[in-house]
Amino acid sequence: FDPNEVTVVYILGGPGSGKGTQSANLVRDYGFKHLSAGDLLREEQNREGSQYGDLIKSYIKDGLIVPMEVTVKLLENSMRTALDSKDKQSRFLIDGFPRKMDQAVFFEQSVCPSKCTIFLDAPEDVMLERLLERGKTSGRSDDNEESIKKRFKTFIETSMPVVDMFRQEGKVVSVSALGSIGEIYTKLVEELAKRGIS
Ligand code: UP5
Ligand code: MG
Repeated sequence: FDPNEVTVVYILGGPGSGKGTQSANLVRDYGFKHLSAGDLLREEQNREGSQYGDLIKSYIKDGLIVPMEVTVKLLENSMRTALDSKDKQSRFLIDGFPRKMDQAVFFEQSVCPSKCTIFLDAPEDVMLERLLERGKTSGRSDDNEESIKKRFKTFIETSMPVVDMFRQEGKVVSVSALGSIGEIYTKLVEELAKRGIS
């Protein structure tokens, strides 16, 4: 994709930090097309005839990162579909990706370089509480204490290095993800405005 035609913003943060929740606000106000890597993987897992269904299922349950070929292909397909659609959507908010160094390097070099990364910063106890609460009704196979602990471990060991790399490149907009949904969003809008994103 040509970065002159396509804008990519990543939204990253630990499990339960509020990526999906804040993405909905950003879509409403900034006209982004929201692409959640996790949602795309769950959809593919449930798609009849998918050759990756069982693989995705076991990786998600164990909080591990699905091999990037699968995820990148799903993202590229969604971007292509959105670009070719009637309203030619070309501003993408990519939620929960890249979360491993190889994905980050590949996507930046071979798919499309990102404009910036929104990082939602929340402590584990807060994220755990949110996810256990959501787990009562979400039906997500990874919203249980055992899987959540594994997701936290993967986040620290595998995903934070990606955020740190983007931070060194000066491309991270970091926002504390404590407080109410509205309070967090207000701070996020302020930080984006400082970067000239409106
Ligand atoms: N909530 C949100 N904000 C709140 C607030 N301020 N106060 C109180 N409650 C708040 O929020 C989580 C819950 O908290 C919700 O109930 C919400 O109402 C409440 P949400 O917005 O859903 O948080 P989010 O950060 O999106 O949490 P999510 O669980 O989706 O994060 P994960 O990163 O764990 O999940 P994701 O779907 O991105 O990935 C799942 C798995 O897919 C990964 O573990 C991995 O196995 C796999 N995956 C890959 O392999 N590769 C990828 O590239 C991406 C995913
Ligand atoms: Mg999410």
